Amino acid sequence: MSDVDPTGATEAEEAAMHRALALAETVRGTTSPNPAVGAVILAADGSLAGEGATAPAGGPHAEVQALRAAGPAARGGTAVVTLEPCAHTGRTGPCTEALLAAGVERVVYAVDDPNPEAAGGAERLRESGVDVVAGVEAHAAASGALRPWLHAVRAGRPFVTWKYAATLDGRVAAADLTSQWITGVTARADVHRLRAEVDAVLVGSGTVLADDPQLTVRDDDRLGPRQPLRVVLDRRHRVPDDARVLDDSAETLVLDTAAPQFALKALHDRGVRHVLLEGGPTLAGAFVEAHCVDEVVAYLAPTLLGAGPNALGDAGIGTLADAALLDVESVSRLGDDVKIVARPRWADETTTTEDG
Ligand code: AOF
Ligand code: ZN
Repeated sequence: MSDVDPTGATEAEEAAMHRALALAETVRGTTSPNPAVGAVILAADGSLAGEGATAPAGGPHAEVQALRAAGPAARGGTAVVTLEPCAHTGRTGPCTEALLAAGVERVVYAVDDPNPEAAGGAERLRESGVDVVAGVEAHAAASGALRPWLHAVRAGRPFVTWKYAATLDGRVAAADLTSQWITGVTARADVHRLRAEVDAVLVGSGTVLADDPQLTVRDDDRLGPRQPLRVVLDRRHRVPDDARVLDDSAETLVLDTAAPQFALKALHDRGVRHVLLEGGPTLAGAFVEAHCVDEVVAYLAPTLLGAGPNALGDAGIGTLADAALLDVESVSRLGDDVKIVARPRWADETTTTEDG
């Protein structure tokens, strides 16, 4: 085995990290307020001894799950984890101590833990004689399943994905306000997958009045009965009692505000780390104006309307020089529709400053 990574990880450890990243993906949307972490234990001879991913909050961390699966085979082995093992006692005990007790001699991880309460795991392990390698596949980990949580720890508010489905000319409804269905069945199934990965789905009262959406995950074969929290911003108390969003198929929170920062703070306090903003145009405009959008997911149908509301309402931008700039992360085809994932430039700023 040779060192293939500038960080000093072996090829087998690189492969194990890819597996750990995939394990973390399987628990996306189920761990908040905790991060979605994956872990793999390699035995002393380099073979796979155990794997694990973060259990729902209050349950065991990824390392502990993987150690349980590995049993005595962990002794003299290597732990490969997407996040620095925690050194604190929160709702569960410190993973550093569990790794030491199991006799693990080497720990390879991707991203440093930015949570001040839990950080310091690498140092603790090194002091105890464990060989520690940091930063392996750090970019893949930080832009994957850990991304919403990392953002929330650093910015002090949940990560916000703004999703919309529009015609090629950017309209979310026709002049008569009919809007079902702009995109096709494949794109709509993708939206349900997206909802299953977030902690909360957010809309304004205008969307409830116009579309009466239920905002639940219907394609629930992946996550079973789990539903994201439904949140409606209803400053003027316009949502009727018989709105579908208030039915008992999932929990719903109606907030008496239209202010993005206030709403996001309230959600953060409830343990929400990833919010899916689903409209409408007025609310999306307010979120863009406040730089409270961290990712844009657009589903564009190959149709034209020429009239009707646009996906984004007024965002306080009056001249081209002030246009919000985004970087496209991916473009894909879903049936006849096109999906674009883009990241506003200001999202990079929020992840490097502490004051949010
Ligand atoms: C996780 N899963 O796999 C890792 C975590 O309250 P606790 O004891 O569950 O601790 C939560 C903190 O532990 C979390 O904020 C993060 O800093 C650290 N690492 N958490 O839920 C894991 N490795
Ligand atoms: Zn831990």
